[in-house]
Amino acid sequence: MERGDIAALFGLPFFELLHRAHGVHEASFPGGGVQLSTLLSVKTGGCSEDCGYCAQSARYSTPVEAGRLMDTEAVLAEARRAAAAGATRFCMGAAWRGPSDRDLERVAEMVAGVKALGLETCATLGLLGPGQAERLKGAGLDYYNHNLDTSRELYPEVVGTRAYDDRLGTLEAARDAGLKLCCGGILGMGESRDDRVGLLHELSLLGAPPESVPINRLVPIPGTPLEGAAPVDDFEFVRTIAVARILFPKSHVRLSAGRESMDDALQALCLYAGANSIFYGDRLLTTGNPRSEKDLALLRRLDLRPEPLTEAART
Ligand code: SAM
Ligand code: DTB
Ligand code: SF4
Repeated sequence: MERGDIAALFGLPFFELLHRAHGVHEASFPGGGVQLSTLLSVKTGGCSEDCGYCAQSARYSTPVEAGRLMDTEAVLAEARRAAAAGATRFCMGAAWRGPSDRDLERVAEMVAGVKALGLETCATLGLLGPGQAERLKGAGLDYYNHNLDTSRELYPEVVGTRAYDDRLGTLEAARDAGLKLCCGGILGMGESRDDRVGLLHELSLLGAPPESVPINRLVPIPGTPLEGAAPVDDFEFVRTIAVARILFPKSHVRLSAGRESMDDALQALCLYAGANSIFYGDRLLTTGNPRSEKDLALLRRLDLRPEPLTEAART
């Protein structure tokens, strides 16, 4: 779809857009499960990059302290907890520009251990060097998360230490290695609607669509350049989910970071508009997330059920 066509979807009357998106959603996902992914920061803070939204950049004075790469056993203990609580995917995040080959071996060990627990595996480690995607795939990695974050035009205003095309290079390497892609962006960074259109357009140019499309709402972090960014309008956020659902009918669209700043009604609207995955567990990487019991209760109140692993594994 051309950029103008995507802009036209955004411009539909709100309820017409929602109606269309929900129709696509129902056709692709009859039964309407919600996939549950649990995040763990396996290496926190002290990152060399300057991403203007991030708590983990060493360049900003934020509440986050830098840590070392976790031990595999400690990671597996968290993964067991996540599985017992009902998550079907476990995503390991590291605050790196990209992993060294030595660090990658440690992460590969974690991936193999998590996979052996019967969970889907996801990792987000930054830019990947030659052979690294293949190494992760060989260890049992299912998904690689690497977000484009925003439009190509706005990106340089948010991140200075790497280019949009660097991100696209890693996405291509992950795809070539046979990994599924988890790729989306952040809303509420002061972007225009045109930037949101641009983000979704770039995602649609990825060849095969990403199997997971996380739509994050900025969690403002004190000390970062974006701490005071104006929040994105609630209904504009819902529109973005709806357009993503129409553009990527078979993908899981994840209502990602930022749910603590949304009430139940807004989350319900996002789930109606086509979101069918959430981060599940009390923490994201460095910030909070709704408590698991509260999320399970919300799904129950909406007559939605957590998506079972077998179905999730087929994506
Ligand atoms: N260092 C790796 C990288 O940048 O690809 C992996 C971890 S990084 C924290 C993963 C993603 O989390 C970012 O690309 C961004 O989309 C999202 N993210 C980071 N901080 C956020 C925040 N404060 N609010 C919302 N999303 C955020
Ligand atoms: C994604 O799109 N969102 C997640 C995950 N992929 C790695 C990260 C959200 C981070 C929110 C801020 C924090 O906890 O530091
Ligand atoms: Fe580092 Fe990733 Fe945060 Fe950027 S988003 S500062 S690369 S951890």
